[in-house]
Amino acid sequence: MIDLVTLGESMALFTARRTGLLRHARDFGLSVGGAESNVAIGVARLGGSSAWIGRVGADEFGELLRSTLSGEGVDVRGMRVDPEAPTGLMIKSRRTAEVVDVRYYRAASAGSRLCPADLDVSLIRSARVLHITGITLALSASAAEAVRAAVAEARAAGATVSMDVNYRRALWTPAAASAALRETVAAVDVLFATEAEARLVVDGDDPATLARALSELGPRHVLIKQGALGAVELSDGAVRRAEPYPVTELDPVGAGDAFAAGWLAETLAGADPERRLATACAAGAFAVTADGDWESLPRRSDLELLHPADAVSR
Ligand code: KDG
Repeated sequence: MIDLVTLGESMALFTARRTGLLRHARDFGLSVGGAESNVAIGVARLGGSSAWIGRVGADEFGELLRSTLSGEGVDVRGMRVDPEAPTGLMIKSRRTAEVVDVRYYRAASAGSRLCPADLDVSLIRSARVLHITGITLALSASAAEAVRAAVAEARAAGATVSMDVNYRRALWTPAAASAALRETVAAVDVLFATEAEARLVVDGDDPATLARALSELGPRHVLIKQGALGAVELSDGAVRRAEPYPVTELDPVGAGDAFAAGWLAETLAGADPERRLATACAAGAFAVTADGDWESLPRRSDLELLHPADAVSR
């Protein structure tokens, strides 16, 4: 049995070291990024077992993904190598100190060619949680099919299915996202969304109303992420509000994945609702404190470093 299995596209991530126009960047840091693999790393750092399923190219960036994920304790037996397409790329830069810009070079990448035949079905059937995101639904028809097939396997095996909407404007239109998300949301138990993402699927003026409307479509747990304002959770009919952990933000990318990882890791560990929401917020806070999409995700021992006055209020 494995705690969490996830599938999606992960990419090599180049980060410009200098603020300003990308053409003047000169120096780049090289790492990896991918919403689902970020969650897998986050769960592993908090003591859970996790596995990532996806396609990479037969290239150095595919090897970078393999070594980075396995180095973080993520099981990569479900990683497929595509000899005919490259690993996708992501470039992160700052136009100003405050404005982070993310560009993708992933059209026709190995990751976007994910298909149902790539799925390690026995791995999915052995998972306690299957975690998916809306990004994979947007990559290609075959990747969306792979998500649906994985969800069907997980449900048949009695696993919890978790989803982060993770709307990416560069990948699809709000109208296309809205239809596909509505269908998938109905098949999941846990849903993570920002307020704007929630409005792609339902109407509502405030986080609690949005959470209720989403929950009516199927999910038992709905988490509305509000960034620096905290989060709202609707679980089994009860609404909880979490205050944010005050930190200095250096790089906002990956905060949502960290939040999902924190919440899922605590749920897998059997924590109570207050604890899982507090850890989700703390993990999201840690994620923004340093450059990188996942590098500053917390280990268990880090969690006690942040102390909000009142992490959860009702
Ligand atoms: O949430 C962070 C992710 O967005 C990033 O690591 C890369 O998966 C990614 C994407 O599609 O943006």
